[in-house]
Amino acid sequence: MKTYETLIPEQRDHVLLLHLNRPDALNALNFTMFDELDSFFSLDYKEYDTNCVIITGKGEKAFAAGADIKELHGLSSQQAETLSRKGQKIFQKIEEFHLPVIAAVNGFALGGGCELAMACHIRIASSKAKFGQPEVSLGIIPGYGGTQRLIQLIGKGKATELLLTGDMINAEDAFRLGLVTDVTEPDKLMDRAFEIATKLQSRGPLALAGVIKSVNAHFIQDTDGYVFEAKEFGKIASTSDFEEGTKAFIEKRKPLFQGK
Ligand code: CO8
Repeated sequence: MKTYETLIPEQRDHVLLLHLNRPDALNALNFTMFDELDSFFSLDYKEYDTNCVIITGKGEKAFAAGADIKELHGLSSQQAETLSRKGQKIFQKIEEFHLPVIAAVNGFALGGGCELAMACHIRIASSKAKFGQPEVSLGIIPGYGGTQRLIQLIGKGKATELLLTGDMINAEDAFRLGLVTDVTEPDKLMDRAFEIATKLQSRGPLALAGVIKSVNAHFIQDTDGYVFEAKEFGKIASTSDFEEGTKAFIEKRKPLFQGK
C-alpha cells in the first residue's frame, strides 16, 4: 500500500484502517496531511477487497486537534480563502467516497479535526473524546465545512451556540446531540469500529455506495433527493447484487454480494 508522511494506512481484514499520524502535534492537519488525505481518497482500493475505511488518530490524546495553527499564522486573505476551499473539497471527497468511512474519535476532535470527523459517514467516540469548533478563540471561523456540517448534524440552534462560544463538549454530550452515534470505553473503541465494519461487509457494496450518494444528494442545491434516490434505485435494480440479495431472501440464505 502507498506510504505517506502523515498517514499510516493499513489493511486489516476487509477494512482500510487509516491513522492520522502526527501525535506530537495532536495530529493537527498540516498542508502535507491534507495533500495526503486527498491522495488516499483518490484511489478506489478495488484490488484490496475492502468494504470500509476507519479513520482514527495515532496516540492517546487526539483524533485531530484542528488545522495546524502554526501554518495558518501569516496567511494572506487570498491564500486563506484558497486553502479553505481546497480543504473543503478534500473533505467533500471523503463525504462522497464510495466506501463507508467511519471516524473512530479517540480524543480531541477540534476545529479541522471535528470537521474531518463530520465529513465521515459514521462517527463513534471514546468516552475520552472531546469535540468543538474553537476557531473563534483564535479570531477565525471554521473553514473546512464546519459551519455547514455542524448545522446539518445537530441543528442550527446548538450548532450556532457551539460555533459562537468555541466551547468543547464531551463524548456523552456529542452522543446526546447526535454528533456521534456511539460512545465506548477508550480500549473498546476500535473493537466497536470493526464491529460496525463487519456488519457493513455483509451488506451489498453497490447499495452502500448508493445510500452514500443519495444521502449526499439531499444537500446538493437544485437536486431533488427523491428523484435522485429513484434513479439510484433503478441503477441498482439492474445489478447482479440486486438479483442475489432478493433471491437469497426468498431462498432463506445469506446473500453473496459481488459488487456487480
Ligand atoms: N496546530 C498545531 N499544533 C498543535 C495544535 C494545532 N491545532 N494543537 C496542538 N498542537 C501541538 C501543541 O503546539 C503542542 O506542541 P509542542 O509540544 O511542540 O508545544 C502539542 O500539540 C501538544 O499540545 P498541548 O501541549 O497544547 O496539549 P494540551 O493537552 O495542553 O492541550 C488542546 C490540548 C486543548 C487540544 C490544545 O492543544 C489546543 O487548544 N489546541 C488547539 C485547538 C484548536 O484551536 N484547534 C483549531 C485550530 S484552527 C482550525 O482548525 C481551523 C480550520 C479551518 C482552516 C481553514 C483555512 C485554511
